[in-house]
Amino acid sequence: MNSAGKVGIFAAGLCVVFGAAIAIGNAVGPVDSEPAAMEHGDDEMTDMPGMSKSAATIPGGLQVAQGGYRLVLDDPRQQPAKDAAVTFRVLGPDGDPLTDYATLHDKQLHFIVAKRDLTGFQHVHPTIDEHGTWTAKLALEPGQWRTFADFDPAGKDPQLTLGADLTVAGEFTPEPLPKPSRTATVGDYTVTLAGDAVTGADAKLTLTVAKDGRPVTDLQPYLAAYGHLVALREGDLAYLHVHPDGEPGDGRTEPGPGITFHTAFPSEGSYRLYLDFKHDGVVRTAEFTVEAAGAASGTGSDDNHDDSEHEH
Ligand SMILES: [Cu+2]
Repeated sequence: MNSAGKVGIFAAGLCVVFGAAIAIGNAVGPVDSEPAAMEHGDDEMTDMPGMSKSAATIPGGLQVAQGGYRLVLDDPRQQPAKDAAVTFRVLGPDGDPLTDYATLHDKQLHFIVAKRDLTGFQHVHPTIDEHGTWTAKLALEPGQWRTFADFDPAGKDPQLTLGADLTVAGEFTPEPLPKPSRTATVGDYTVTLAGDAVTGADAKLTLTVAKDGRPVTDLQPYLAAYGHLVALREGDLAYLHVHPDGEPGDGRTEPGPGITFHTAFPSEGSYRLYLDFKHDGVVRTAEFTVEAAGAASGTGSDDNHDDSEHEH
């Protein structure tokens, strides 16, 4: 096989990992290639011979417009508010607000926001009106925020994640990124991370939930999974698609204590992971910092292991 062909196939594999939340979310073998998944990737870019893998697979969330779609916040300057109503539209290739969305993990659109220092994470599900205007309820503190709309235009183009800046007026002191840790505490729950954040390969991460020191074996389905994981890269807030390995009711996925995900880290560096899980009727978010390293150098000597408590 010539090298251009190899690049194409490798890039196709990355497309599967990055773009195909629907295909992968519903499939049993998460990152095994299936040709149908190609339609969810940036295939026109990956067809170009000699394109490096990083150029061929730009992570989501870095662009306000992509593939003919544009994310428009009605007011990208906001005042602090505990229950702000932020409205926005997704304009389609014809310039009109998109009103027709495919369902992705139980919802038509996932709206994720975080401050540029990776604090303030919120994952909400806005409501849409007949004109294609979405309304999201957010708790906004002063600072520079990034907003992400993760959606799939029904029956047409691939799933994509658009990102837009949102500024909230007021004094803001940025917080340093917490050190890498394999444990996070949220309320009475402790979540432990196993697996390595490797680049250039499928990264399998398992998050194990315990409450008061006992494994939780009755997690509740949330967004058609036992957990929903978002990863943002430090420095530019690249948004990674992360896919649950299995789903409630598939006959093999247990309701905890472990929840397994697959993703591809596009580069070395620090990432913040946000795990939403539901137990006793409440959705909680556990946060981790991980340091991604190359697959070849990341064997055995993972220094992410420390016992420090999650700072919050
Ligand atoms: Cu969501």
